[in-house]
Amino acid sequence: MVVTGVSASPSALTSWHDDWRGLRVAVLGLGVTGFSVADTLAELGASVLVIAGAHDDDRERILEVLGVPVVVRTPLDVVPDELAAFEPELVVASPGFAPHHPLMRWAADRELPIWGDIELAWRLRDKTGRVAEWLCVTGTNGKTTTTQLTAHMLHTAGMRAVPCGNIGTPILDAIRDPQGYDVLVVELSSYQLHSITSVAPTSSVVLNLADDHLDWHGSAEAYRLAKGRVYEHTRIACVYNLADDATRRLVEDAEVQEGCRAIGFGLGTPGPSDLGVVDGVLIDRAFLEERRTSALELATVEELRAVGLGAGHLVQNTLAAAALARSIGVAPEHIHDALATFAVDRHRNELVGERDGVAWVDDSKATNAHAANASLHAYPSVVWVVGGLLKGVDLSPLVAKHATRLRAAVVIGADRAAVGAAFAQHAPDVPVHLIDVTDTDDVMPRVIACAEAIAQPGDTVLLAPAAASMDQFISYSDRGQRFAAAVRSAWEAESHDRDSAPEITRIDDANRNAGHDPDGPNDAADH
Ligand code: UMA
Repeated sequence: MVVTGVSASPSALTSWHDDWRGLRVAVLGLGVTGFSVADTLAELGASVLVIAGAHDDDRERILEVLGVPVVVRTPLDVVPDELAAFEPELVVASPGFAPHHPLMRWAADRELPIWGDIELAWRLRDKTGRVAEWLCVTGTNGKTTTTQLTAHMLHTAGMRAVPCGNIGTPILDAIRDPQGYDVLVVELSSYQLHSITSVAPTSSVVLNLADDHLDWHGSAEAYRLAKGRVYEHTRIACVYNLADDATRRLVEDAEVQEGCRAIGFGLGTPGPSDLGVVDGVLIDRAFLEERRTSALELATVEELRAVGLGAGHLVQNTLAAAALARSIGVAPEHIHDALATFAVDRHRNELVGERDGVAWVDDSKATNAHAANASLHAYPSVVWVVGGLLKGVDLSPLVAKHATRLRAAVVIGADRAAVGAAFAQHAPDVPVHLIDVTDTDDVMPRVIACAEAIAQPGDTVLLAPAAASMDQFISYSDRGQRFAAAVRSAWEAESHDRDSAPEITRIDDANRNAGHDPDGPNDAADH
């Protein structure tokens, strides 16, 4: 028998200080999101049931202490009896649960409200007296860099700000911080955006738009619409990419607040209300009164290059971050100072090393075709390490586009047959090597051995998989770390071999040296 002490329906609950006690909430998932949701709702006195597809002993132990029951079913493909008996009034789903998941369908069929942690966080944002502004960042690629850049700019300006959301820190952890924040810089995935309804960002950006996560959303259009939700109810600035018309259309289609402005960013000369680049200088022509006639200097491309932000897509990310920061009053000199001290994240076009004229680059963060495309563009001759979980995306266009710059492909991951088929059809002249191993420890050593045998001086061996990593690795950073470690250990083994092997002088060389090299080993004997 379930007791409810709540009088209001979930949709009427819009404050931390409302009465959440007794509200029956089913929380789907026990990852970082599910745990933060269950923990928060338990603190508010709600009656919580967690349903998960896998155990997490540490989290289950804590929830047990909090009096929150957890039901685990592996696989989680039918509605557990416990969930039906619980008769939830609200479902809060982790982002990994796609709308077509059987539990999501069950909740939708019952017309239960289905929120994500972002919607819940918006409603609980007034926990402390310091209610934060929300700067929301989405896009197919560059979200994390832009989120970090924005937060760094705000910190440099002396604001108490935190990057959170899809970047890894659940937003509810930020909401529950006892001191509160001036600004939350919220990285949002399309999964998280799908389920928001009342969020009203201070400013928001869609950095770019290309097909991704089609299996989760069901179609490219559903994915596009999810991304566009970031602009809904925005108050000050909807920031969009001048080079990506789809982002501008999303702004046009959004219902924003009175007075909200559309602000473009791009690598060319900016118009009034844009941020852009003129003669190698990043400038703001949006956030100043006299924008028809003048502009503000933020930094130079040269300065960005010095901190690893010189590539075109990173300059775009920088301009987007600057637009968000400027929209809430960060001064140009603080943006300039922030850029001088920014440290680029690991596994993004990170040079592992160079040897015998071959560069080895870890861009494991390229988890989709769009990111891999930007990466491939940067190198003229590539041994491409590609593959993983394709998430329903067809790599054919990417393969066809870059065929001429590819020395060879080294294919990893669960979906390697599909990747191989894309090469057979669209780049039949590119040699393809499938790494057929099942043990995670063996993947990268095999990749490195294979790539080493193929690469020629001037080539780049590029790990830019265009796919998710979870089939063979814990995460993209695990994949990148293992790549770099395998490169280094191959080099160590080789230099050991080189050190211990006797130096061999071929007879022909010895004769040639005897005749032409005055400092050669036979010099003294000849005289
Ligand atoms: N689960 C199921 N069945 C499913 C899906 C999930 O049972 O169909 C259960 C799992 O057993 C587990 C839990 O749900 O108990 C995991 O939940 P989750 O997959 O939603 O992941 P979280 O640990 O909550 O992390 C999520 C984001 N992950 C995903 O969207 C897949 C994290 O982004 C994010 O940092 C975190 O919330 C905090 O907001 C990661 C990510 O890969 C980095 N994001 C994708 C991307 O960037 O491309 C979208």
